[in-house]
Amino acid sequence: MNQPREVLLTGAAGRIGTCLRESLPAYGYRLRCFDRLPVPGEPDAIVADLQDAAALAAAMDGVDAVVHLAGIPGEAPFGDILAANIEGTYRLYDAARAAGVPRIVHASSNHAVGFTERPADGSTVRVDTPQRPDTYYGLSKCFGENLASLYADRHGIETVSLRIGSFAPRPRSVRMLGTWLSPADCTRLVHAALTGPVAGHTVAYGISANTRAWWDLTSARALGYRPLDDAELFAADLIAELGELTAEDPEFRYLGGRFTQARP
Ligand code: 15L
Repeated sequence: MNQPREVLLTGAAGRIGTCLRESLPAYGYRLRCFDRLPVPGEPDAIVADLQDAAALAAAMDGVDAVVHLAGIPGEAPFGDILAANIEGTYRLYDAARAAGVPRIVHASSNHAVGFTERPADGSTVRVDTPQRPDTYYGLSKCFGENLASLYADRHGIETVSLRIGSFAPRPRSVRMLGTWLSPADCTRLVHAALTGPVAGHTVAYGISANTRAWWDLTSARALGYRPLDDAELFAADLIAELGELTAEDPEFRYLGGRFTQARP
């Protein structure tokens, strides 16, 4: 598709939002920022909740695409997840439908499949593995993916759901040697998701070109994503400091790592 110009960025004040605010304009995007909290350095940002229908409709006006990052980024009581992630994402999609926005890049998470056991042979997990949420948070990401599928089939909105691994400046754990997404690769991935060929709803994992990758990047590469970073650069130091993961460790057994043990 032609590169979108006007892009609504929800969750613009968050960690990934901050990275994208700094990096996406160089790719030619004009960002319209939306967040519940003031967005540092963005006096024109729309500071509102996703439940605010009027603010959301105004935010969508004239937009070519949405990058939807807003929401609670980890486990929380179900009521909070319901309001912020489930209902919030529904409201976002319905406002996009009403405004005729053709494409959404939806921040899903690896925790949509977090209770999947890691393959014993060390192979990567594909996007067509069944959803297996590890938390209410992961469940909300499954909802978002399924909502995107419905809005693609019913209304023709294209979505790329990015099952983001571990976004961080550098890997901080042995798990992250497989799950790391560097800031520069995150920008490359979102750019690919905004511009790459999509039929309806597509799911892609979001990690760097990690030698020890846990997830298969075929669908991300089909969008044009070419990751350049590799957590392996940090492997020797991290393993010397923390030791290898053992089979009993939840960080070893399940894709979602410690999230499988989280209780709100
Ligand atoms: C996520 O989805 C979280 O938002 C983030 O904080 C990390 O915990 C990440 O997953 C991860 O799995 O490392």
